[in-house]
Amino acid sequence: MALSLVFPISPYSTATLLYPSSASQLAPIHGRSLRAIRCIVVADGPCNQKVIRRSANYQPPIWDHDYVQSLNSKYVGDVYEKRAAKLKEDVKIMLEKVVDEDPLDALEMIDDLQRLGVFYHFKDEIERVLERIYNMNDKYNNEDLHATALKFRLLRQHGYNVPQDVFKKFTNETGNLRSCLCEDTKGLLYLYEASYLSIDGESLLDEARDFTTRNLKENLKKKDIDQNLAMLVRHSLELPLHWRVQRLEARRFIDVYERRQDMNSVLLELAKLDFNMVQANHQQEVKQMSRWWRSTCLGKKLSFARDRLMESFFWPLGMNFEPQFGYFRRMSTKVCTLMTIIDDVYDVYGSLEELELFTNAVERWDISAMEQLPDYMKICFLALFNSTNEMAYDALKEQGLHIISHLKKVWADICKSYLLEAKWYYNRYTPTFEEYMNNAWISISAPLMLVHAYFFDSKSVTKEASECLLESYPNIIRWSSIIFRLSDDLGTSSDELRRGDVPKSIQCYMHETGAPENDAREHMKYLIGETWKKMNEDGGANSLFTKTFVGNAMNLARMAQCMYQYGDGYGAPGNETKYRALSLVVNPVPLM
Ligand code: 0FV
Ligand code: MN
Ligand code: MN
Ligand code: MN
Ligand code: MN
Repeated sequence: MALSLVFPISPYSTATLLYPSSASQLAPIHGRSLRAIRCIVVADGPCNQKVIRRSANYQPPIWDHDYVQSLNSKYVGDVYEKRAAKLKEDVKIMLEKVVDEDPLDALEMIDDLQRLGVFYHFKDEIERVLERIYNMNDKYNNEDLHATALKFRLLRQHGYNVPQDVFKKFTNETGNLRSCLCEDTKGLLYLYEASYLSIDGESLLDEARDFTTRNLKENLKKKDIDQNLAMLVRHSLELPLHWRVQRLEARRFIDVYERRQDMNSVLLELAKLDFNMVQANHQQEVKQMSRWWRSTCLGKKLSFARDRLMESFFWPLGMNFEPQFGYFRRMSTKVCTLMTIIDDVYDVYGSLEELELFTNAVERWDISAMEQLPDYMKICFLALFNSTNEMAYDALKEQGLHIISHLKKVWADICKSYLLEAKWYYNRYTPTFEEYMNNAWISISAPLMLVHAYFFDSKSVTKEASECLLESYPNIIRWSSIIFRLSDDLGTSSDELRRGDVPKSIQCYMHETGAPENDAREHMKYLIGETWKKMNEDGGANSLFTKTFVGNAMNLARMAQCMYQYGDGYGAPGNETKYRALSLVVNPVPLM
């Protein structure tokens, strides 16, 4: 079976969207008993012909507007600010001291600060400590597996060029990891986490990932394993730390840390207090966006589409939770809600003729193009037009930046990619996997989200980078998009095919290679892993973009892996999504 199909991961062309050029290319789809239309609505289309409309039967929103408005936090004001400031000072002193005494303890402390979600208060201090440790004479030689792996992971994460060879001392004559390491569960766990910072071609780290995964699973079966450690291992095996959403991790890790014998009560108190104070900001942001969303009436007027305000806020929250990025979160929430309904217009509701008109209107970015649109599209278009222009106005007013050409280009790109998918659908065409991916990495909306995000952080904007963004999407955006797309397809394509939609990555791959669904799914997971290696490489040093932007791109991929971990957490949010929103946005961490 041709499962070795090499996925051409780099040469996606951005400018040319592939249209099937002749009717003969529009081959019928084999073995798909689709077009199962759940609900048929016959309505007047343009030129008064009847249009058959599908329905996705999306569930109504779980988060009612009045409930969102009732969110409230007591963690605002001077008393908390002062206490937090004092704790931050104490942590800085501790960090300074510990690095003199024992570099390994300093690394542990940095790891804890990151996991507890308070690292952002100590960015400069952490950089200084890591710089010092990096420049210390090579002490790797007498460090154990846990220490070596921790140091490797933290230094790589912060852009230091540490070779995989630091793990060579744990290999035998044949170059394989020594079997005596199997007993050291903590060491294995740290090596496992470190192996996810690998780039293409690092075979020792590939082996380390296989070796640790296998042996950690084995060790979990042992009766005498420490139960706290076992819990950490299970969590890591589910998804490694490097792929996890920081803010969700922080909320969970606060509980883990509290139970730890050697926990530091200053760190713990700061983590809890800071979580709650930052949450108070997030609540204000989501409340404001809920009022905006309600004022657009889009949820009511477009009842066929997903109404997902809270879930839309969740994406930017996962991308960057730091308090100073409130504007980014609010505006990205708008982009998310608008993108979601427009995706439903293309995937579910619109006729091909209407979709051509809408695409044309967005490409022209011109009010007069609105006239030919059916009413439901008029309201959609004007909401998009006004919101986008308002964001561009902010940028002009605040930073003197003219960004409308960027914003309208990314909207035109995504609409063109949606339209191509609609054409494939109506022509019953199954693209090759490569042809599908060439388009689908745009239609997943990561380029749209990330180009907006780039301009929402005024500090990151440079002439060079913004010119580059107008020409083509840089690799860091592509890798994030591919991971997002493949994760989305893993979580949503079963429902999508049932309601009638284009074949997604899994189905294109099955169609092309004859692979059974399970193998196709495994292949997509493998590609996600390979794409992460590319992202690690391009997200490292010398990037044209700031750490904040690279972080946004990586975190968007992480959010996707999280959102679709147990199915469609966004379109069909269940208990998991609800629980996540409750623990991040609604409930404070109990202080005692
Ligand atoms: C698309 O869902 C959708 F709404 C997404 C990806 C969530 C919104 C998040 C961001 C803009 C960050 P769906 O599975 O319908 O997308 P496709 O492309 O498969 O139609
Ligand atoms: Mn150790
Ligand atoms: Mn869709
Ligand atoms: Mn779509
Ligand atoms: Mn999907």
